[in-house]
Amino acid sequence: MRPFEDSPISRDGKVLILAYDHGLEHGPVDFEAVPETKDPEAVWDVATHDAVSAMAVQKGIAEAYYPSYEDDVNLLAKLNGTSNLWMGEPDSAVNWTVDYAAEVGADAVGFTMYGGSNSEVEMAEEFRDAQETAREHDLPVVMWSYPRGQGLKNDKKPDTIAYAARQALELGADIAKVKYPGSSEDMAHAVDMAGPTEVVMSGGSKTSDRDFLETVKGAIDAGATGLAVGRNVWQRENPAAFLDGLEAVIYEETSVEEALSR
Ligand code: FBP
Repeated sequence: MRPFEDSPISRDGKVLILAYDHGLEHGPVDFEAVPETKDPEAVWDVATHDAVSAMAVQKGIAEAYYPSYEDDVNLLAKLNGTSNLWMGEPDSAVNWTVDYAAEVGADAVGFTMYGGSNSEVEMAEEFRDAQETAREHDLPVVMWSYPRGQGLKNDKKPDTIAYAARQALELGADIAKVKYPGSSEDMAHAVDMAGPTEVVMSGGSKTSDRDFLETVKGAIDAGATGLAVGRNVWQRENPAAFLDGLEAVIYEETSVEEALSR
């Protein structure tokens, strides 16, 4: 098994995953703020920035666009995903196999796990198949570890996020993508619970430049390996300029002030 640090999605042991599966997960509403983002090419172009170490997309977007970007962007194949039209208990259909993702050229795979959902057992079994096949292909596995379901109303409580990070370790993920629990201290607890599994912060809905950089800084100071972000990058008028700032905070561990001046 190749360690994450030796994989193409690692830049000096850190990672910035640009997520662009929102057309499926949330629907066209996420493209309204910056209408050009409905065109996948506009966001693939954003992903060519040096700060982006992988782009996370669903199968259809990978098949249609990755061949034109394979020299400039690392592909993270998001294996499962569900539309916002689904009104049932949190669950996520597996839309492509790891074997097929590898054939398309994936450098890593991603999988959503809704711990606490009534679908948790079947999702964990699907994750087992994906994780073991990813090992055969030497592909790092990123778990979108999102506790969610009937009994979980606030999926950002510090204990819940620490459990999400631990669940990713227990099930064999290389990277746990978790929501920010609200403070650097609570993020450090999650990082601690994840042991050797790397932890990355999930972006969330768009906030101000300063607020977002401060949150990312809090995560990095807590020992997080980086960020997986969508809207907070491509819903900005100038995503490349904002990526300059994220590059400073994540890879150079600068202050937020320094990053804002880039
Ligand atoms: P954002 O940074 O825009 O939140 O994207 C990260 C992500 O995990 C996407 O991959 C996914 O589409 C979305 O968030 C799912 O968010 P949620 O399930 O919380 O609505």
